[in-house]
Amino acid sequence: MRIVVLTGAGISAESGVPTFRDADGLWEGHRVEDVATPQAYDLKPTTVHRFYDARRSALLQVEPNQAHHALARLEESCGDQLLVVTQNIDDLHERAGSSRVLHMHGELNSALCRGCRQRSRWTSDLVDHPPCPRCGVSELRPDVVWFGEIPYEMDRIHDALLRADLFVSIGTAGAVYPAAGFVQAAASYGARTLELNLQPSEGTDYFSEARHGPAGELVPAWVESLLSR
Ligand code: BV8
Repeated sequence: MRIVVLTGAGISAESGVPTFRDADGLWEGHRVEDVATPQAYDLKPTTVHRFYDARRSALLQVEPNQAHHALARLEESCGDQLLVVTQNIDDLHERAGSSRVLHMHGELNSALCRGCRQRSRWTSDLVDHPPCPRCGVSELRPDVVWFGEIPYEMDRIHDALLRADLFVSIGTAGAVYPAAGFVQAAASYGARTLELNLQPSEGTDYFSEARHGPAGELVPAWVESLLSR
């Protein structure tokens, strides 16, 4: 069975990574459009760097939770039949042992050079404009996809949705596109669709089945039921 799993901020909530909802739409006191758009970066690069530097260093204080570990177990038995597409820019899926993970909105532990357009693994601050490790120019920006920018890996994602037998959405409110449209695409290609979320998402009616509760409980139970079958 070919499975595509989409994850959002809700899967990392029990690890202590703040979601966008529970910060009443504010990211640590910043309005989204003030920190997550190319325009914001052009206007106030230091504010934007401080915002992402803080989230990057905060990663060192958190650990993957039961939901991340359950998906890593599922990958052990499904191998390349499973693909995790995440909207999250944290590294908790990989730290739990998942390797088949696509970060469609980028990663905190990566920097993008506006000079040579190349991406480099990066785990420290960017606010002091360090030189690009590849071209030496000091044009490094957070390697995250901001509003108005095209997400990464859209071709691979669409190919996986086209071939999926099962599409599962975990911990996302279904408010940000194109990710919020994946359930309809998967369903239109014939896949069964399952929502695992604390509460009904904005797209809950598009799913053939929905279970509501904490991911740390729902995801291990779902994986065990799949593996036992
Ligand atoms: C684009 C990186 C063109 C940065 C992010 C169509 C209609 C309307 C608008 C648009 C549209 N198409 C495009 C747009 C514009 C825009 C958009 O969607 N705007 C929204 C606000 C209306 N989209 C874009 O600009 C995108 N680019 O469209 O380019 C294009 C597209 C395709 C092909 C070619 C060209 C780019 C969007 C990416 C922006 N960058 N992140 C960063 O992280 O700093 S988005 C960011 O916000 C996240 O990555 C994520 O995607 C989103 C947050 O959503 P969630 O992850 O769902 O988190 P949230 O807090 O909202 O909800 C948490 C959920 O978990 C809740 O439901 C809660 O109940 C649940 N939960 C909480 N705790 C738990 C839990 N569940 C289980 N267990 C728990 N313990």
